[in-house]
Amino acid sequence: MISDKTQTTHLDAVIVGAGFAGMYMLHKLRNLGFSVRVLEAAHDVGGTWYWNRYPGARCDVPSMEYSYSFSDELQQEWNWTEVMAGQPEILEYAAEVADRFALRSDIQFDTKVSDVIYDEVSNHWRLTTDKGESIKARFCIMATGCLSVPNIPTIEGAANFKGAIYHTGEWPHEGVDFTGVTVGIIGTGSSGVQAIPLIAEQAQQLTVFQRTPNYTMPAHNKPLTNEFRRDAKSNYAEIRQRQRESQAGIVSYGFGLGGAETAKPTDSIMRTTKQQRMVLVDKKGFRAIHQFMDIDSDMNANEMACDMYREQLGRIVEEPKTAEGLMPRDYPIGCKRPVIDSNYYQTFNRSNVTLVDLRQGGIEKITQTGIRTAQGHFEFDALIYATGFDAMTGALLRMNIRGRDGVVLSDTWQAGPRTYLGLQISGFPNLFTITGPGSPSVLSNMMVSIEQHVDWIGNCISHMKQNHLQTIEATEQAVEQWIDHVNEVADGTMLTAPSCNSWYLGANIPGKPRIFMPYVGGVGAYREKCKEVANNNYEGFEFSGFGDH
Ligand code: NA7
Repeated sequence: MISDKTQTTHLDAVIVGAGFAGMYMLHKLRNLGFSVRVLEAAHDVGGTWYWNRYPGARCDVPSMEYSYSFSDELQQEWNWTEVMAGQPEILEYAAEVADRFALRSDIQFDTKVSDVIYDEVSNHWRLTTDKGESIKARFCIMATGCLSVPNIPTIEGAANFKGAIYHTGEWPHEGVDFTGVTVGIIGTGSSGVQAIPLIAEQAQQLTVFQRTPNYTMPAHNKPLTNEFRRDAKSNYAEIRQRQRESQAGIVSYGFGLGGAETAKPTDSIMRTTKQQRMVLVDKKGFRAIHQFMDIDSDMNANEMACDMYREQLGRIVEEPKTAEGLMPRDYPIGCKRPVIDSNYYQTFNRSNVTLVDLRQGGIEKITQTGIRTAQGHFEFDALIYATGFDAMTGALLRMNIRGRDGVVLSDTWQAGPRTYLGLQISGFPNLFTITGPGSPSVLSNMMVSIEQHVDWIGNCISHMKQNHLQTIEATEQAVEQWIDHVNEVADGTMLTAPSCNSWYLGANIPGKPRIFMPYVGGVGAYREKCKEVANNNYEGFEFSGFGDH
C-alpha cells in the first residue's frame, strides 16, 4: 500500500463492507498477495448481524451450515450451541473469524463510502469516504450486503411522535428494556415475527400493526448436543459438498440427510380430498403442506395448501377475530421469503397483545402519542419499525458509483438492476458485487453463495495478474442474455405471481422498479455456470491488457 502527497492511498483492491462477504474476500485477496483494504460503516465486523440486534434475531439456516467452510480448522474448532443460531452467537463467530485471521488490521471501521468513481485514464477506482479520504484501487469489490439499508416508510406525522423510536435493523447495542412500557410495532416480516413474542413477554402492552400477514412456520429450534456436533463435524466434507450442489445451499443435516425431510416433495395436493387434507393437518400441523410438489407451480394447488395453513392457524389462535386477522389471503405460499418463528401465533393469545389488521383500515398518520388508523387511534410509549430494507440494490444505489464515461449506476439501473451473473455490471470495469442481484444470493444460504463468489472473484483477479490483464468488464450482450435467463427461470413460480408483492421484487419500496432480483436456478446449477464461464476464458467478459489503453 502506498500513499501519495495528496494523501491518496493506492491499493490493488478495495472492499466495501466487513460482513461475512467482505471478511472472506479480504482473507482471500491477502493470501493471494494483493494489497487490500476494507471500508466499513460499522464499528466492528459482522454486517447484518452487527446491526440487527433486536430481541429474537436469529438465522433461519441451521448453524452448522450457516458458517464458513474455507477453513477446516475453524469449522472443527467452533462449537455452535443451537440448531439455528441467534444473532449474539453469530456476531461472536464473526469476531472469532476476524481474530483468528487477523482481519481487523486491514479493515477501516466507522467509515462510510460516498463516491466510487472510475478513472478511465489510469483504469482505477477512486473511492471517497466521509472522512475525506481518497483511496485508489485497481479493483473495487462491493460486499455491501443485500439487507443493509433499513426501510423507514414515509408516514404522515412520523416526526411528531414523542416517544422512543426504533428500527429492528438499527437496534441499540445496549438493548432496550420494555418493562412497564406500551409498545407499537409496524411490520410482520421475519424481523417482526421474531421480535414480537419476546417483546410481548416484557412490555406492558404490545400493539402489532400488520399490513400483510405472513405464512410463517415453527422453527423447532433447540440446543445442539455434543453428539450431534461431533457427528456433523466428522461429516463436514460431505455436508459442504452437498450444500454446494443443492438448490438453496442447505441440506438440513441431522434433520434427515437423505431422509424424508430433505427429500423432494412428491405428492400432489390436487389428488387429495378435503377430509384427507384435514387429517394431515391433525397429524402434522403446518408441516403438512411440505409434502406436496404441485403447490410451487399450480395456483389452485397452492390455494389448497393455504387453506390447510389457515386451518392450523385457526386452531392455535383462540380469539376468532384475531385468528382471521392473522390469516394470510390473496397471495400464494412461497411468494415471499419463508419466515420461521418461535411461538408467534401463540403470542396473540396473550392479554397484553393486540393485533391491528390494517386490511380492515390502514394507517392514516403517526401522532404524538401513537398511530391513527381508519379503525381508530392506538396509543403507546415506544414505536418500533420492523419495516425491512431497501433490499439488494439499496446499499449500492445510495453511493455515487460512476463507471465509464461518468455513467451513474442509478441511471444504468433505472429500470432495475442489470448484471452478468450478479457479479459484474457492463460499463463498470473491475467492479464486482458479491451476491449481487442476478445471483442466487438471498434465495440461498448466504454463506455458500458468498464463498462461491469470493472464490470466483479471487481466481479471476489472480488470472488477470498472471496474464497481465488490466481490466475485466461484462459485455452488454452477456448482461442482456443473463437477465433474460434470470427472468425465464423465475417466470411461472410463486415468486413472481401477479398477486405477489415481495422485497425480492422491490415491491416494498414505493417507486422501486418491479423486477425479480435474485436468481432462482439454484446454487448448484449457478456454480456450474460460473465455472463454465471461467473455463471458457471468462466468456461474456472482456479483458484489456497493459498497453490497450
Ligand atoms: P420485510 O420482510 O420486508 O418485512 C417488512 C414488514 O413491514 C412487512 O410486514 C411489511 O408489510 C411491513 N411494512 C413495510 N412498510 C409498511 C408500511 N408503510 N405500513 C405498514 N407495514 C409496512 O423485512 P424484515 O426485516 O422483516 O425481513 C427482511 C429479511 O431479513 C427477511 O426476509 C429475512 O431474509 C431476514 P408488507 O408485507 O410490505 O405489506
